[in-house]
Amino acid sequence: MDLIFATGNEHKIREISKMLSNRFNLLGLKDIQCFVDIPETSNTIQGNAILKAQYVYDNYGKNCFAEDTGLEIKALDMRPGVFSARYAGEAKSSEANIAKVLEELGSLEGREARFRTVIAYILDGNIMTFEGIIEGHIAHQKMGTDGFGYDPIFIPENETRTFAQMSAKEKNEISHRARAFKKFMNHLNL
Ligand code: ITT
Repeated sequence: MDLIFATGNEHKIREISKMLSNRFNLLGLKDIQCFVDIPETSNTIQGNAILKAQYVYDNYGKNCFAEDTGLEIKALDMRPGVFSARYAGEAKSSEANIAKVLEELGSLEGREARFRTVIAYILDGNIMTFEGIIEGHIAHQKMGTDGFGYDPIFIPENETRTFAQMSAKEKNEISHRARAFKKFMNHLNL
């Protein structure tokens, strides 16, 4: 059975496909010939997840799910949060985003942070949302080369390594995305 994930982010698709039972065939936006960068104009993570799922439902008439993720840093008043993708500008550069966060935090010691993912699932026009959070803190410099986005600077709770120093399997066992996705799968009774 096809399951459409309304995302253009190949890293997200790779992570989710590893969590999915092989009864499903995961399709991204490209697979349904959608090459639009869906506008994310809401000021909440949940709102943007819903916008992405709703866009595909309205324009392609297909049930699907989407997700929005934000990194919330306590000392930065929960920024970048909903602005995580474009924190350092429209180019959506992870390098630049990380550099901006590290510069803003400086040598500050209180570096508590969390990743928050909200999955929005739209079925015949009805929307449901599922949230996943992982607490942790921000490293003083980039560490590791795996993962994507802010992974090189995020150290999850009870760990000394960043997500980028962990295997994909290790990240998938505890991540914000995995926690939201588990709730979604439970809802589908899978
Ligand atoms: P969509 O097509 O799904 O919107 P996107 O890359 O634009 O893909 P978001 O709008 O959710 O994704 O942007 C979230 C930002 O947070 C973006 O800079 C990502 O690189 C980053 N991010 C998302 N999930 C992450 C994860 O698991 N680890 C590290 N960074 C992540």
